[in-house]
Amino acid sequence: MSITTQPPGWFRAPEGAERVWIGVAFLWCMVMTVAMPYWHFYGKQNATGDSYRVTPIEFRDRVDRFIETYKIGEDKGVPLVAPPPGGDAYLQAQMWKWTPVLQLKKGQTYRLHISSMDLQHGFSLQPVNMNFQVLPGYDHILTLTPTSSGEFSIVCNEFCGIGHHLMTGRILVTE
Ligand SMILES: [Cu+2]
Repeated sequence: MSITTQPPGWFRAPEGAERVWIGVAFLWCMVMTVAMPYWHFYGKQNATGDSYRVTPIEFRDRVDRFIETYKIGEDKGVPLVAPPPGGDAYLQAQMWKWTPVLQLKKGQTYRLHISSMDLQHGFSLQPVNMNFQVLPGYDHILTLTPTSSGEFSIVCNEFCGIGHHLMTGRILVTE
C-alpha cells in the first residue's frame, strides 16, 4: 500500500468512553507534572545533588584511608567501619561488591560519599527502598540520617555483569 492522503472529513472527534479515557490520561499527566517538582522539594528521600569529579584511583585512596582510620572489625571478610557521627562516610561500588560495611548511629547525619571503580551500578537500600545511580568518575554525596536502627541491605539494581546478583552490601544502624 502506498502512502495516501486521508479522504476529506475522516476525522471524528472522540466521544463516549474514548473521551473519558483521554480526560483521565490528561488529568493524570497534570497530577504527575505537579507531583514531581513538589516531591523534589518536600520529599524526605531526595539526593542532595552534590557530586564532584573524582577518578576511581583517587576515590579508592579516600576509601582506603577511611577504612584504615575508622575500621572496627570485619564482617564476612569485608571491613566493618564506624565513621564518626556527623562526619563523612565512604562506600565504594565495584564489580561485584560494596566496600566497606558501614556501622552508623541512629539519628546522626552523615555525608555518604559513593562512587564506582568501574562501571555504572545502582545503590538500592533495602528494605527502605532508596535508590541512587552510582557512576565512575563522580563522588556522589548523600546526606543520610538513619531514622531506625537495624540491619539494612544494599543491592545493586543496575545490571553490571555476570556477578550482578551477588553484589550486595550492608549498613548497620545502632541505637
Ligand atoms: Cu553492580
